[in-house]
Amino acid sequence: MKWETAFFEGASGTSAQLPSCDLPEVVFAGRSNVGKSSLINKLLRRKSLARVSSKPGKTATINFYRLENIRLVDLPGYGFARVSAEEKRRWAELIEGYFAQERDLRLVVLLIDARHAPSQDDRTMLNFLMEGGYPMVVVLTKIDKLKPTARRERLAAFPNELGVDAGHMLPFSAETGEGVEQLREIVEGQMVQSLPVT
Ligand SMILES: Nc1nc2c(ncn2[C@@H]2O[C@H](COP(=O)(O)OP(=O)(O)O)[C@@H](O)[C@H]2O)c(=O)[nH]1
Ligand SMILES: [Mg+2]
Repeated sequence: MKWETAFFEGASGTSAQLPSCDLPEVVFAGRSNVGKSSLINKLLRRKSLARVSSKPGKTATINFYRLENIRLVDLPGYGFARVSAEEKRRWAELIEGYFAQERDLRLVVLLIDARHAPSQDDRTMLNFLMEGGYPMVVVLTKIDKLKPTARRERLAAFPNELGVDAGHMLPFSAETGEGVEQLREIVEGQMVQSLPVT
């Protein structure tokens, strides 16, 4: 896959504005500040296609990135405490509206900060995805920030905390590049798998 050909396709603030379901899609979800924009840039070998912010909670739209035959879907981050009830409703309408459509959803990448036990919002998102039966991988971000002992402890704890098989988790660092190539392979695998048989 030609990752570096990606370009920003557009942003949707309401579910009525979503692009038509004309391409296979890979979705990225996680709480704000988890490292989603950094991961997308790393994946696409770009410095700043997706905007990286030290202040959480700014992206309130679904952002779309296009490669030749695939669309990357950057969901707005959740779990940002200082947003109004109105903003939360809008977030829910947007996300639920997206998942309610019949889209060609090949993979959901759920990002969780490797340093901490999953938050209630992480669990809610995970349960929503598991109940929907979406193909999913949990990416454990900012793994570079953990020393070896803490890293071992967190990686051992996550499968129980999340109820997800360790084989569906990937330690990741946008800083060191750990996990980037594996994630590319996972995405590519999901694309090949569902190609029509001729
Ligand atoms: N050390 C480290 N910092 C990271 C990593 N990924 C993101 N960050 C930092 O975390 C902050 C939030 O990143 P961003 O990609 O904007 O998160 P988003 O809100 O989920 O899109 C920024 O200051 C990033 O530089 C990582 O893998 N390692
Ligand atoms: Mg972001």
